[in-house]
Amino acid sequence: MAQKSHEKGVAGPPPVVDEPGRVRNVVLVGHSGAGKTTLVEALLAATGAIPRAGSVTDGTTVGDSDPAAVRQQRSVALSCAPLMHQDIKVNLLDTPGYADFVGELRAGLRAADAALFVVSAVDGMDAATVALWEECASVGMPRAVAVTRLDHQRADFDETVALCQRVFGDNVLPLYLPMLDDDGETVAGLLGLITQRVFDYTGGHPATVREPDAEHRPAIEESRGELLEGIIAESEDETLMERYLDGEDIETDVVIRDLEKAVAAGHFYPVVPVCAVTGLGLDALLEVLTSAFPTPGEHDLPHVTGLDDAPRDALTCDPDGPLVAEVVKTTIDAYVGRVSLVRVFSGTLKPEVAIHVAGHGMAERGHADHDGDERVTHLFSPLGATLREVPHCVAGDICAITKSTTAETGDTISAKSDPLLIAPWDMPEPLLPVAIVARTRTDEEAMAKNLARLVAGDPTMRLERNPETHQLVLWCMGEAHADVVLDRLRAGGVEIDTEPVRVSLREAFAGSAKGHGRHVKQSGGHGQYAVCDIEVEPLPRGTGFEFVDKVVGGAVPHNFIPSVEKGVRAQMEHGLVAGYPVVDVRVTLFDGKAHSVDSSDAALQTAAAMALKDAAEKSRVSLLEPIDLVTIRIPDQFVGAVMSDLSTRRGRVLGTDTDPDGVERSMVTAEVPATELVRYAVELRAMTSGTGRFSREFVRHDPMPSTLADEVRKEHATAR
Ligand SMILES: Nc1nc2c(ncn2[C@@H]2O[C@H](COP(=O)(O)OP(=O)(O)OP(=O)(O)O)[C@@H](O)[C@H]2O)c(=O)[nH]1
Ligand SMILES: [Mg+2]
Repeated sequence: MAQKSHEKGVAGPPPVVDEPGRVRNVVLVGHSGAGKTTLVEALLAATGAIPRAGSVTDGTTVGDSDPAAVRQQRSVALSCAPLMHQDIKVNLLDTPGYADFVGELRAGLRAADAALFVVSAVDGMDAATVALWEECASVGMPRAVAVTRLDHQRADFDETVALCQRVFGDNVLPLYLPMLDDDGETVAGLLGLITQRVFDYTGGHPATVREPDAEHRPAIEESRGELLEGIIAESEDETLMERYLDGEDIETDVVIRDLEKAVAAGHFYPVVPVCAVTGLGLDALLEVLTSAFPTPGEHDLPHVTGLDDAPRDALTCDPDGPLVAEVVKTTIDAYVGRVSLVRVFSGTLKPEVAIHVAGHGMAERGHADHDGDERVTHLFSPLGATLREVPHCVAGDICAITKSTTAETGDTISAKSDPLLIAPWDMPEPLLPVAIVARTRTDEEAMAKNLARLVAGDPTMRLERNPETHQLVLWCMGEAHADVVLDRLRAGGVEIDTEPVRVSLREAFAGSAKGHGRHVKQSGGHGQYAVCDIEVEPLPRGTGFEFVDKVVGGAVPHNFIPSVEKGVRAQMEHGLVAGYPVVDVRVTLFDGKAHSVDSSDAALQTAAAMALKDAAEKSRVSLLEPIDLVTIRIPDQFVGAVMSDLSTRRGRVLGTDTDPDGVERSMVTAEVPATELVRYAVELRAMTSGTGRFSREFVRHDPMPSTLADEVRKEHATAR
């Protein structure tokens, strides 16, 4: 919930900068529970952006302001908080580590120029973090590692660094080592490997700096050698390595300069030990974020086109260039209205200037293409949910705008006079369906309003109104995401229930049969006389419906034949045994009775429907279920488990291959009945420790096994 700045513990006015060189955009990523939100809190407090650090358990952090985050005790949304350190504004983008919220992580990555991998010294790492590292590597994103929770008694810094080196690869090297207290357990300070100084935190943050004791020297020597070699190997000055190997002492300034260059270029990944609780390592980390991480100007910018998709000049991070900004995230606040987090790529965003808001390319997500001109009256600096007004936002910086009438996540903002477009980033596909119903008519109206807000803000949720099952289905990323989505839908006391998701089946005749329908009402008078005799024959799968008129001698007058077809079609829509549409059938009208005065269109329709029902009773109607082609991508070790699980889902494996998109990953393709896939998003994740992904697409309808079909029929009969 957005707040005015005086309502929360905010220290002073918001930081404002005038040039991209003074901005760093850093996204914090890593395992859920690694300590990202807690670290952001500690960094904000250490730099005076907030008077004191809040806590995740109390629900008092800047980042986790959403009630769902407080309830789930983890971040559920992207949050942005700026701090100033030595004249540099660092926008910290805190992301949720839990897999359901990967859409928020994607948005954070888009807005950032460098990534801080937060790794807990207690819990290690998950496969998703490793995959993310590889992804950052493929686009050359500069990275650093913060090893957190050093105050924990099971914390093991060396082991954690070794793990990072194993899974992340070369050039992951610590700049500092933890220094233990006299008890040999508590981390009391850091040993600086480049400066060869001790940073003593026994008196709290900031540290006192002193010369190392004799006992620290061997550890420093050993790790320093490795670090210097790593940095010098990346240096553009090729003579440096020779000098170093000849035993020359390389000046600290030179080492630091080369370190900063290698980090900014995405070739070297410093590791910094930190503890959010004691403040240990925070200054060291701030140094890396401000001095080594790149400015927005060093980052490749998204490709830009005109609204007609015609290519335009490549963007540069120039405050005087054409305005191009992107809506990284939109939330709709009950009090403030629409709040959009905006990353400016080029130009300068100013209040009271006409802007163009364009959203294209997300139509299949339920976001219709939209273009509109608006005037933003105020710009804000976001500190989590707290908004503080700022006079402008230069290229490279991040701000928030409010009350835009159209801005949705992924939209491009440009000047009204020169509208431009950048394609939105890839958004993950939601695969867990949740069917909802509002309790009352009033709830329904209020829910519609909340739904519109949700759709505008969260591109990882897809809304489906299924015309066949008549269900309102929210496609979510997982259960925790569904929890957040339902929470937002229930905002303002709207009462909403969930119900089992129905899969749209089909009905089909299993054999031929004749059917007789007689609609005769003596007392009804005019127009109540009609008799139909039909024959139904099953047609091959996918053929659809055929109607044949074989009436001879005008038993059913010509003008009533269309009424018969209409009646048959209407009954087919309603279904015969379980309420699902009837498909693949030929209906032949071969006899009947009608009278030009006593018959009517309606009477013929009714008789035709009765005839179809009669045929259904004489033949057998089978149920068809949708079959999906499922592509599952998993690490090799899970192939066996996934295949045997597929067989319990009545799946037919079509093939197993190496996954072209991943190392040591397999790709299994199978045909699986859709009824068995309703909770697959949750179950595949559980089966593969969160590493499995899948996609699905409908291929055809196949007959349902008779035992299952009987259950569906029974359910339908009792529901009536
Ligand atoms: N003792 C101690 N506890 C910590 C430290 N860092 C985090 N914690 C605790 O660990 C838990 C998880 O920390 P969070 O900051 O919420 O972790 P996160 O990485 O933001 O997790 P997600 O939001 O789920 O991705 C919280 O209860 C924190 O209080 C630390 O340095 N020391
Ligand atoms: Mg968090």
